[in-house]
Amino acid sequence: MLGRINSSIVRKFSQHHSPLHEKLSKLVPKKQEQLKRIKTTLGEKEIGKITVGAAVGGMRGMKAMLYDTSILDAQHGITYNGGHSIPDLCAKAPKAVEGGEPLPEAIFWLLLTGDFPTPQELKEFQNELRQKGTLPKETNDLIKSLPTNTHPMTQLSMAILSLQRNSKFAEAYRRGVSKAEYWKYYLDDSIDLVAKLPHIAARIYRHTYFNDKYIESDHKLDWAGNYAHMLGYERQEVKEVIRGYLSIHADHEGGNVSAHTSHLVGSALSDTYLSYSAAINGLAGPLHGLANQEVLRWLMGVREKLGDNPTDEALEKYTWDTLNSGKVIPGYGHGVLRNTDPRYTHQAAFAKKYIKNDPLVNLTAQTLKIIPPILLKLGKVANPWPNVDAHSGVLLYHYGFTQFDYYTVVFGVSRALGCCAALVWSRALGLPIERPGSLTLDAIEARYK
Ligand code: CMX
Repeated sequence: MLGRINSSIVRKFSQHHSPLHEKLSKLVPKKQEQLKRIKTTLGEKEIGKITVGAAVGGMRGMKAMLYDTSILDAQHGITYNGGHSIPDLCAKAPKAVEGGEPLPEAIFWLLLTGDFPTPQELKEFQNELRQKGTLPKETNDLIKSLPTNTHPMTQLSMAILSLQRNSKFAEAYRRGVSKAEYWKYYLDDSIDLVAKLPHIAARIYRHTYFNDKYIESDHKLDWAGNYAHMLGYERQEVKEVIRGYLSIHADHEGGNVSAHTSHLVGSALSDTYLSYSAAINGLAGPLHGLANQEVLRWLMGVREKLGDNPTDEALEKYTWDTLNSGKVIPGYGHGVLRNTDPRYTHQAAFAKKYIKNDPLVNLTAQTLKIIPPILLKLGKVANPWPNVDAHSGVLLYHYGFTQFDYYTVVFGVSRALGCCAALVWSRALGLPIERPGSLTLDAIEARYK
Protein backbone atom coordinates (compact mmCIF):
# COMPACT_ATOMS: atom_id res chain seq x y z
CA MET A 1 0.00 0.00 0.00
CA LEU A 2 2.80 2.36 0.91
CA GLY A 3 4.15 1.88 -2.59
CA ARG A 4 0.77 3.06 -3.84
CA ILE A 5 0.89 6.31 -1.87
CA ASN A 6 1.72 8.49 -4.82
CA SER A 7 4.43 11.06 -5.09
CA SER A 8 2.04 14.03 -4.98
CA ILE A 9 0.94 12.93 -1.50
CA VAL A 10 4.57 12.47 -0.50
CA ARG A 11 5.27 16.01 -1.71
CA LYS A 12 2.20 17.33 0.04
CA PHE A 13 3.35 16.00 3.39
CA SER A 14 6.95 17.08 3.04
CA GLN A 15 8.42 19.62 5.43
CA HIS A 16 5.97 22.28 6.69
CA HIS A 17 3.25 21.34 4.22
CA SER A 18 0.95 19.18 6.26
CA PRO A 19 -2.63 20.19 7.15
CA LEU A 20 -1.49 20.68 10.75
CA HIS A 21 1.18 23.17 9.70
CA GLU A 22 -1.46 25.17 7.85
CA LYS A 23 -3.87 25.14 10.79
CA LEU A 24 -1.21 26.03 13.37
CA SER A 25 0.25 28.81 11.21
CA LYS A 26 -3.04 30.67 11.78
CA LEU A 27 -3.19 29.88 15.52
CA VAL A 28 0.40 30.61 16.52
CA PRO A 29 0.28 34.43 16.09
CA LYS A 30 -2.92 34.58 18.20
CA LYS A 31 -1.40 32.63 21.07
CA GLN A 32 1.84 34.59 20.82
CA GLU A 33 -0.21 37.76 21.19
CA GLN A 34 -2.05 36.27 24.20
CA LEU A 35 1.23 35.38 25.91
CA LYS A 36 2.59 38.87 25.23
CA ARG A 37 -0.55 40.37 26.81
CA ILE A 38 -0.24 38.09 29.84
CA LYS A 39 3.43 38.97 30.28
CA THR A 40 2.82 42.73 30.11
CA THR A 41 -0.41 42.97 32.10
CA LEU A 42 -0.17 40.07 34.54
CA GLY A 43 3.56 39.46 34.83
CA GLU A 44 3.73 40.72 38.43
CA LYS A 45 0.61 38.92 39.72
CA GLU A 46 1.05 36.13 42.28
CA ILE A 47 -0.29 32.69 41.32
CA GLY A 48 0.42 31.23 44.75
CA LYS A 49 3.10 31.02 47.36
CA ILE A 50 6.02 28.65 47.52
CA THR A 51 6.33 27.16 50.99
CA VAL A 52 9.28 25.24 52.36
CA GLY A 53 6.87 22.29 52.54
CA ALA A 54 6.23 22.46 48.80
CA ALA A 55 9.92 22.87 47.97
CA VAL A 56 10.91 19.77 49.97
CA GLY A 57 7.69 17.94 49.05
CA GLY A 58 8.11 17.43 45.33
CA MET A 59 6.65 20.87 44.46
CA ARG A 60 3.10 19.58 45.09
CA GLY A 61 0.44 22.15 44.32
CA MET A 62 2.87 24.74 42.91
CA LYS A 63 1.54 26.21 39.67
CA ALA A 64 4.90 26.97 38.15
CA MET A 65 4.84 26.34 34.43
CA LEU A 66 2.94 27.15 31.25
CA TYR A 67 1.51 24.06 29.55
CA ASP A 68 -1.27 24.88 27.16
CA THR A 69 -2.58 21.52 25.92
CA SER A 70 -4.63 20.44 28.96
CA ILE A 71 -5.48 21.45 32.51
CA LEU A 72 -6.12 19.28 35.58
CA ASP A 73 -8.71 19.82 38.28
CA ALA A 74 -8.41 17.90 41.55
CA GLN A 75 -12.11 16.99 41.61
CA HIS A 76 -13.06 16.74 37.93
CA GLY A 77 -9.87 15.41 36.37
CA ILE A 78 -8.36 16.39 33.07
CA THR A 79 -9.70 18.84 30.49
CA TYR A 80 -8.05 18.68 27.08
CA ASN A 81 -7.37 21.71 24.87
CA GLY A 82 -10.65 23.17 23.61
CA GLY A 83 -12.37 22.54 26.96
CA HIS A 84 -13.07 18.80 26.66
CA SER A 85 -13.37 16.67 29.80
CA ILE A 86 -12.97 12.90 29.42
CA PRO A 87 -16.75 12.21 29.09
CA ASP A 88 -17.15 15.15 26.70
CA LEU A 89 -14.17 14.02 24.66
CA CYS A 90 -15.52 10.52 24.42
CA ALA A 91 -18.90 11.80 23.31
CA LYS A 92 -17.69 14.29 20.70
CA ALA A 93 -14.44 12.98 19.18
CA PRO A 94 -14.39 11.35 15.75
CA LYS A 95 -14.66 7.55 16.02
CA ALA A 96 -13.93 4.46 13.96
CA VAL A 97 -17.08 2.76 15.30
CA GLU A 98 -20.33 4.64 15.88
CA GLY A 99 -20.82 5.21 19.61
CA GLY A 100 -17.38 3.77 20.25
CA GLU A 101 -14.02 5.05 21.47
CA PRO A 102 -12.32 8.24 20.21
CA LEU A 103 -9.68 8.11 17.48
CA PRO A 104 -6.44 9.14 19.22
CA GLU A 105 -4.98 10.77 16.11
CA ALA A 106 -7.95 13.16 16.32
CA ILE A 107 -6.99 13.77 19.96
CA PHE A 108 -3.47 14.75 18.85
CA TRP A 109 -5.04 17.23 16.46
CA LEU A 110 -7.27 18.51 19.26
CA LEU A 111 -4.38 18.91 21.71
CA LEU A 112 -2.47 20.92 19.12
CA THR A 113 -5.31 23.07 17.80
CA GLY A 114 -8.19 23.09 20.31
CA ASP A 115 -10.55 21.68 17.63
CA PHE A 116 -11.40 18.21 16.44
CA PRO A 117 -10.35 17.72 12.82
CA THR A 118 -13.04 17.88 10.15
CA PRO A 119 -13.60 14.55 8.33
CA GLN A 120 -11.43 15.80 5.45
CA GLU A 121 -8.65 17.01 7.77
CA LEU A 122 -8.75 13.70 9.63
CA LYS A 123 -8.49 11.72 6.41
CA GLU A 124 -5.51 13.74 5.23
CA PHE A 125 -3.82 13.53 8.62
CA GLN A 126 -4.32 9.75 8.77
CA ASN A 127 -2.71 9.51 5.32
CA GLU A 128 0.20 11.57 6.51
CA LEU A 129 0.69 9.27 9.53
CA ARG A 130 0.55 6.22 7.25
CA GLN A 131 3.10 7.68 4.92
CA LYS A 132 5.52 8.58 7.72
CA GLY A 133 5.16 5.38 9.77
CA THR A 134 7.81 3.25 8.10
CA LEU A 135 10.78 2.69 10.40
CA PRO A 136 14.39 3.14 9.34
CA LYS A 137 16.37 -0.07 9.10
CA GLU A 138 18.59 0.86 12.03
CA THR A 139 15.58 1.16 14.36
CA ASN A 140 14.31 -2.27 13.31
CA ASP A 141 17.81 -3.71 13.68
CA LEU A 142 18.28 -2.09 17.08
CA ILE A 143 15.07 -3.58 18.49
CA LYS A 144 15.92 -6.99 17.09
CA SER A 145 19.38 -6.86 18.63
CA LEU A 146 18.17 -6.23 22.19
CA PRO A 147 18.00 -9.10 24.70
CA THR A 148 14.34 -10.01 25.09
CA ASN A 149 14.61 -9.56 28.84
CA THR A 150 15.35 -5.85 28.33
CA HIS A 151 12.27 -4.15 29.79
CA PRO A 152 9.95 -3.04 26.96
CA MET A 153 10.09 0.55 28.25
CA THR A 154 13.89 0.53 28.00
CA GLN A 155 13.56 -0.78 24.44
CA LEU A 156 11.06 1.98 23.67
CA SER A 157 13.31 4.73 24.96
CA MET A 158 16.26 3.40 22.95
CA ALA A 159 14.22 2.96 19.77
CA ILE A 160 12.96 6.56 20.00
CA LEU A 161 16.54 7.78 20.40
CA SER A 162 17.56 5.82 17.32
CA LEU A 163 15.29 8.13 15.27
CA GLN A 164 17.07 11.24 16.51
CA ARG A 165 19.73 11.35 13.83
CA ASN A 166 16.98 12.27 11.32
CA SER A 167 15.60 15.12 13.44
CA LYS A 168 14.48 17.97 11.20
CA PHE A 169 14.84 20.42 14.08
CA ALA A 170 18.39 19.37 14.97
CA GLU A 171 19.38 19.70 11.32
CA ALA A 172 17.66 23.09 10.94
CA TYR A 173 19.29 24.36 14.14
CA ARG A 174 22.72 23.42 12.78
CA ARG A 175 21.87 25.44 9.65
CA GLY A 176 21.04 28.41 11.85
CA VAL A 177 17.29 28.59 11.29
CA SER A 178 15.47 31.55 12.88
CA LYS A 179 13.89 31.12 16.31
CA ALA A 180 10.51 32.07 14.84
CA GLU A 181 10.64 28.90 12.73
CA TYR A 182 11.54 26.43 15.48
CA TRP A 183 8.00 25.22 16.08
CA LYS A 184 7.58 24.14 12.47
CA TYR A 185 10.50 21.76 12.76
CA TYR A 186 9.31 20.51 16.14
CA LEU A 187 5.98 19.81 14.47
CA ASP A 188 7.70 17.91 11.64
CA ASP A 189 9.58 15.79 14.18
CA SER A 190 6.51 15.33 16.35
CA ILE A 191 4.31 14.10 13.50
CA ASP A 192 7.14 11.80 12.44
CA LEU A 193 7.49 10.37 15.97
CA VAL A 194 3.74 9.95 16.45
CA ALA A 195 3.51 8.21 13.06
CA LYS A 196 6.31 5.80 13.93
CA LEU A 197 5.47 5.02 17.56
CA PRO A 198 2.84 2.30 16.97
CA HIS A 199 5.28 0.59 14.61
CA ILE A 200 8.10 0.77 17.14
CA ALA A 201 5.86 -0.35 19.99
CA ALA A 202 4.39 -3.27 18.04
CA ARG A 203 7.85 -4.36 17.00
CA ILE A 204 9.02 -4.34 20.61
CA TYR A 205 6.03 -6.52 21.54
CA ARG A 206 6.59 -9.05 18.76
CA HIS A 207 10.32 -9.08 19.45
CA THR A 208 9.93 -9.63 23.18
CA TYR A 209 7.13 -12.18 23.24
CA PHE A 210 6.78 -13.68 19.72
CA ASN A 211 10.30 -14.53 18.52
CA ASP A 212 10.47 -11.60 16.11
CA LYS A 213 7.41 -12.71 14.15
CA TYR A 214 6.39 -9.26 12.98
CA ILE A 215 3.05 -8.34 11.45
CA GLU A 216 2.92 -6.00 8.45
CA SER A 217 1.15 -2.70 8.82
CA ASP A 218 -2.40 -2.50 7.40
CA HIS A 219 -2.76 0.91 5.79
CA LYS A 220 -6.52 0.63 5.58
CA LEU A 221 -6.70 0.96 9.34
CA ASP A 222 -6.64 4.03 11.57
CA TRP A 223 -3.53 4.81 13.65
CA ALA A 224 -4.60 2.87 16.77
CA GLY A 225 -6.46 0.13 14.92
CA ASN A 226 -3.28 -0.53 12.97
CA TYR A 227 -1.29 -0.64 16.22
CA ALA A 228 -3.65 -3.32 17.59
CA HIS A 229 -3.33 -5.18 14.28
CA MET A 230 0.50 -5.06 14.34
CA LEU A 231 0.46 -6.27 17.94
CA GLY A 232 -1.55 -9.26 16.70
CA TYR A 233 -5.09 -8.39 17.87
CA GLU A 234 -7.79 -8.40 15.21
CA ARG A 235 -10.95 -8.37 17.34
CA GLN A 236 -12.86 -5.14 16.93
CA GLU A 237 -13.27 -4.85 20.71
CA VAL A 238 -9.50 -4.94 21.27
CA LYS A 239 -9.02 -2.24 18.65
CA GLU A 240 -11.60 -0.21 20.54
CA VAL A 241 -9.83 -0.78 23.87
CA ILE A 242 -6.58 0.45 22.31
CA ARG A 243 -8.26 3.48 20.69
CA GLY A 244 -9.83 4.44 24.01
CA TYR A 245 -6.65 3.75 25.98
CA LEU A 246 -4.53 5.88 23.64
CA SER A 247 -7.07 8.71 23.75
CA ILE A 248 -7.55 9.03 27.49
CA HIS A 249 -3.87 8.67 28.50
CA ALA A 250 -2.67 11.31 26.02
CA ASP A 251 -2.29 14.31 28.30
CA HIS A 252 -2.54 15.11 32.02
CA GLU A 253 -1.36 18.74 32.29
CA GLY A 254 2.34 19.61 32.53
CA GLY A 255 3.46 18.70 36.03
CA ASN A 256 3.41 14.89 35.90
CA VAL A 257 6.78 13.20 35.54
CA SER A 258 6.57 12.30 31.83
CA ALA A 259 5.11 15.61 30.62
CA HIS A 260 7.37 17.69 32.81
CA THR A 261 10.45 15.74 31.72
CA SER A 262 9.67 16.21 28.07
CA HIS A 263 8.94 19.92 28.67
CA LEU A 264 12.15 20.43 30.66
CA VAL A 265 14.42 18.62 28.22
CA GLY A 266 12.75 20.39 25.28
CA SER A 267 13.37 23.75 26.96
CA ALA A 268 17.09 23.21 26.31
CA LEU A 269 16.11 22.94 22.60
CA SER A 270 16.72 19.22 22.64
CA ASP A 271 14.58 17.94 19.78
CA THR A 272 11.37 15.90 20.04
CA TYR A 273 13.16 12.52 20.04
CA LEU A 274 15.59 13.47 22.81
CA SER A 275 12.81 15.05 24.85
CA TYR A 276 10.31 12.24 24.48
CA SER A 277 12.83 9.46 25.05
CA ALA A 278 13.61 11.16 28.37
CA ALA A 279 9.88 11.34 29.17
CA ILE A 280 9.61 7.60 28.55
CA ASN A 281 12.31 6.98 31.16
CA GLY A 282 10.18 8.84 33.69
CA LEU A 283 7.01 7.06 32.62
CA ALA A 284 8.85 3.78 33.28
CA GLY A 285 8.90 4.49 37.04
CA PRO A 286 6.54 2.42 39.25
CA LEU A 287 5.07 5.52 40.90
CA HIS A 288 4.09 6.84 37.45
CA GLY A 289 3.29 4.84 34.30
CA LEU A 290 4.65 1.50 35.45
CA ALA A 291 1.83 1.40 38.02
CA ASN A 292 -0.46 -0.21 35.42
CA GLN A 293 1.80 -3.26 35.21
CA GLU A 294 2.14 -3.22 39.00
CA VAL A 295 -1.65 -3.30 39.38
CA LEU A 296 -1.79 -6.50 37.36
CA ARG A 297 1.04 -7.98 39.37
CA TRP A 298 -0.82 -7.11 42.59
CA LEU A 299 -4.12 -8.56 41.34
CA MET A 300 -2.34 -11.75 40.22
CA GLY A 301 -0.89 -12.01 43.73
CA VAL A 302 -4.42 -11.77 45.15
CA ARG A 303 -5.69 -14.49 42.82
CA GLU A 304 -2.77 -16.75 43.55
CA LYS A 305 -3.24 -16.47 47.31
CA LEU A 306 -7.02 -16.11 47.60
CA GLY A 307 -8.47 -17.56 44.39
CA ASP A 308 -10.90 -15.94 41.96
CA ASN A 309 -13.61 -14.90 44.40
CA PRO A 310 -12.00 -13.73 47.62
CA THR A 311 -14.21 -12.64 50.49
CA ASP A 312 -14.13 -8.95 51.39
CA GLU A 313 -12.41 -9.85 54.65
CA ALA A 314 -9.67 -11.81 52.87
CA LEU A 315 -9.10 -8.95 50.41
CA GLU A 316 -8.94 -6.46 53.28
CA LYS A 317 -6.28 -8.57 54.98
CA TYR A 318 -4.29 -8.89 51.74
CA THR A 319 -4.39 -5.09 51.33
CA TRP A 320 -3.19 -4.53 54.89
CA ASP A 321 -0.41 -7.11 54.39
CA THR A 322 0.80 -5.17 51.32
CA LEU A 323 0.80 -1.90 53.25
CA ASN A 324 2.41 -3.41 56.34
CA SER A 325 5.23 -4.79 54.21
CA GLY A 326 6.09 -1.18 53.27
CA LYS A 327 4.60 -1.15 49.76
CA VAL A 328 2.04 1.08 48.11
CA ILE A 329 -1.22 -0.17 46.63
CA PRO A 330 -0.69 0.44 42.92
CA GLY A 331 -3.50 2.15 41.01
CA TYR A 332 -4.66 4.17 44.02
CA GLY A 333 -3.74 7.71 45.01
CA HIS A 334 -2.60 10.69 42.98
CA GLY A 335 -0.36 13.72 43.23
CA VAL A 336 -3.16 16.11 42.20
CA LEU A 337 -6.51 14.29 41.91
CA ARG A 338 -8.71 14.10 45.02
CA ASN A 339 -11.48 12.04 43.51
CA THR A 340 -11.91 8.95 41.34
CA ASP A 341 -10.03 9.54 38.10
CA PRO A 342 -12.55 10.06 35.23
CA ARG A 343 -10.23 7.95 33.08
CA TYR A 344 -10.80 5.08 35.53
CA THR A 345 -14.56 5.68 35.32
CA HIS A 346 -14.41 5.60 31.52
CA GLN A 347 -12.61 2.26 31.51
CA ALA A 348 -14.91 0.79 34.15
CA ALA A 349 -17.87 1.78 31.95
CA PHE A 350 -16.22 0.07 28.96
CA ALA A 351 -15.79 -3.10 31.04
CA LYS A 352 -19.43 -2.95 32.11
CA LYS A 353 -20.58 -2.56 28.51
CA TYR A 354 -18.49 -5.30 26.92
CA ILE A 355 -17.21 -7.73 29.55
CA LYS A 356 -19.26 -10.21 31.54
CA ASN A 357 -18.05 -12.56 34.26
CA ASP A 358 -14.35 -11.90 34.10
CA PRO A 359 -12.77 -12.70 37.49
CA LEU A 360 -10.14 -9.91 37.21
CA VAL A 361 -12.70 -7.29 36.20
CA ASN A 362 -14.89 -8.40 39.12
CA LEU A 363 -11.89 -8.27 41.45
CA THR A 364 -11.10 -4.74 40.24
CA ALA A 365 -14.65 -3.68 41.09
CA GLN A 366 -14.30 -5.34 44.51
CA THR A 367 -11.04 -3.49 45.25
CA LEU A 368 -12.88 -0.21 44.69
CA LYS A 369 -15.06 -1.13 47.68
CA ILE A 370 -12.23 -2.39 49.90
CA ILE A 371 -9.12 -0.25 49.27
CA PRO A 372 -10.25 3.41 49.72
CA PRO A 373 -11.51 2.96 53.32
CA ILE A 374 -8.23 1.24 54.24
CA LEU A 375 -6.11 3.99 52.66
CA LEU A 376 -8.23 6.55 54.53
CA LYS A 377 -7.52 4.70 57.79
CA LEU A 378 -3.78 5.11 57.17
CA GLY A 379 -4.41 8.80 57.80
CA LYS A 380 -1.71 10.09 55.46
CA VAL A 381 -2.94 9.28 51.95
CA ALA A 382 -4.22 12.46 50.30
CA ASN A 383 -6.36 10.63 47.73
CA PRO A 384 -7.69 7.15 48.50
CA TRP A 385 -9.45 6.82 45.11
CA PRO A 386 -8.36 4.85 42.02
CA ASN A 387 -6.29 6.44 39.28
CA VAL A 388 -6.19 5.51 35.59
CA ASP A 389 -3.77 2.63 36.15
CA ALA A 390 -6.19 0.72 38.38
CA HIS A 391 -8.25 -0.38 35.39
CA SER A 392 -6.29 -0.11 32.16
CA GLY A 393 -4.28 -3.34 32.38
CA VAL A 394 -7.31 -5.37 33.41
CA LEU A 395 -9.06 -4.53 30.14
CA LEU A 396 -6.03 -5.57 28.09
CA TYR A 397 -5.65 -8.77 30.09
CA HIS A 398 -9.26 -9.72 29.45
CA TYR A 399 -8.65 -9.76 25.70
CA GLY A 400 -5.67 -12.08 25.96
CA PHE A 401 -3.09 -9.30 26.01
CA THR A 402 -1.48 -10.79 29.08
CA GLN A 403 2.17 -9.62 28.93
CA PHE A 404 1.77 -6.96 31.58
CA ASP A 405 5.44 -5.93 31.60
CA TYR A 406 4.52 -4.35 28.27
CA TYR A 407 1.50 -2.31 29.38
CA THR A 408 3.39 0.92 30.07
CA VAL A 409 4.55 0.94 26.44
CA VAL A 410 0.90 1.42 25.39
CA PHE A 411 0.80 4.35 27.84
CA GLY A 412 4.03 5.63 26.22
CA VAL A 413 2.50 5.56 22.74
CA SER A 414 -0.41 7.60 24.04
CA ARG A 415 1.47 10.14 26.16
CA ALA A 416 3.48 11.16 23.08
CA LEU A 417 0.34 12.89 21.78
CA GLY A 418 0.28 15.31 24.70
CA CYS A 419 4.03 15.72 25.16
CA CYS A 420 4.65 16.35 21.46
CA ALA A 421 1.76 18.82 21.18
CA ALA A 422 3.14 20.69 24.20
CA LEU A 423 6.68 20.71 22.78
CA VAL A 424 5.42 22.31 19.58
CA TRP A 425 3.59 25.00 21.55
CA SER A 426 6.53 25.65 23.85
CA ARG A 427 8.64 26.48 20.81
CA ALA A 428 5.84 28.45 19.11
CA LEU A 429 5.52 30.58 22.24
CA GLY A 430 9.29 30.93 22.54
CA LEU A 431 9.34 29.63 26.12
CA PRO A 432 12.79 29.92 27.69
CA ILE A 433 15.04 27.24 29.10
CA GLU A 434 13.71 26.04 32.48
CA ARG A 435 15.97 26.91 35.35
CA PRO A 436 14.32 26.94 38.80
CA GLY A 437 16.55 27.48 41.82
CA SER A 438 17.23 25.09 44.69
CA LEU A 439 18.27 25.38 48.34
CA THR A 440 20.39 23.24 50.63
CA LEU A 441 19.09 22.04 54.02
CA ASP A 442 21.42 24.50 55.75
CA ALA A 443 20.29 27.33 53.50
CA ILE A 444 16.63 26.68 54.34
CA GLU A 445 17.33 26.76 58.08
CA ALA A 446 19.60 29.79 57.83
CA ARG A 447 16.89 31.68 55.96
CA TYR A 448 14.38 31.41 58.83
CA LYS A 449 16.67 31.68 61.90
N1 CMX B 1 -0.74 3.06 48.77
C1 CMX B 1 -0.06 3.24 49.94
N2 CMX B 1 0.41 4.42 50.37
C2 CMX B 1 0.11 5.49 49.60
C3 CMX B 1 -0.65 5.40 48.41
C4 CMX B 1 -1.06 4.11 48.00
N3 CMX B 1 -1.73 3.91 46.87
N4 CMX B 1 -0.78 6.63 47.89
C5 CMX B 1 -0.12 7.48 48.71
N5 CMX B 1 0.41 6.78 49.74
C6 CMX B 1 1.28 7.28 50.81
C7 CMX B 1 2.54 7.88 50.20
O1 CMX B 1 3.48 6.86 49.90
C8 CMX B 1 2.98 8.82 51.29
O2 CMX B 1 3.58 8.05 52.31
P1 CMX B 1 4.90 8.59 53.10
O3 CMX B 1 4.49 9.90 53.68
O4 CMX B 1 5.16 7.52 54.10
O5 CMX B 1 5.97 8.73 52.06
C9 CMX B 1 1.65 9.34 51.84
O6 CMX B 1 0.65 8.37 51.47
C10 CMX B 1 1.24 10.68 51.26
O7 CMX B 1 1.27 10.60 49.86
P2 CMX B 1 0.23 11.44 48.97
O8 CMX B 1 0.45 12.90 49.26
O9 CMX B 1 -1.14 10.91 49.17
O10 CMX B 1 0.63 11.05 47.51
P3 CMX B 1 1.85 11.59 46.63
O11 CMX B 1 1.38 12.80 45.91
O12 CMX B 1 3.09 11.70 47.43
O13 CMX B 1 2.05 10.38 45.63
C11 CMX B 1 1.38 8.68 44.12
C12 CMX B 1 1.15 10.14 44.57
C13 CMX B 1 0.56 8.46 42.87
C14 CMX B 1 2.87 8.49 43.78
C15 CMX B 1 0.94 7.73 45.26
O14 CMX B 1 -0.44 7.89 45.51
C16 CMX B 1 1.26 6.29 44.96
O15 CMX B 1 2.38 5.83 45.23
N6 CMX B 1 0.26 5.51 44.39
C17 CMX B 1 0.51 4.16 43.96
C18 CMX B 1 1.25 4.13 42.64
C19 CMX B 1 0.37 4.58 41.51
O16 CMX B 1 -0.76 4.13 41.35
N7 CMX B 1 0.90 5.46 40.67
C20 CMX B 1 0.20 5.91 39.44
C21 CMX B 1 -0.26 7.35 39.49
C22 CMX B 1 -0.88 7.76 38.18
C23 CMX B 1 0.16 7.89 37.12
O17 CMX B 1 1.02 8.78 37.22
O18 CMX B 1 0.18 7.08 36.19
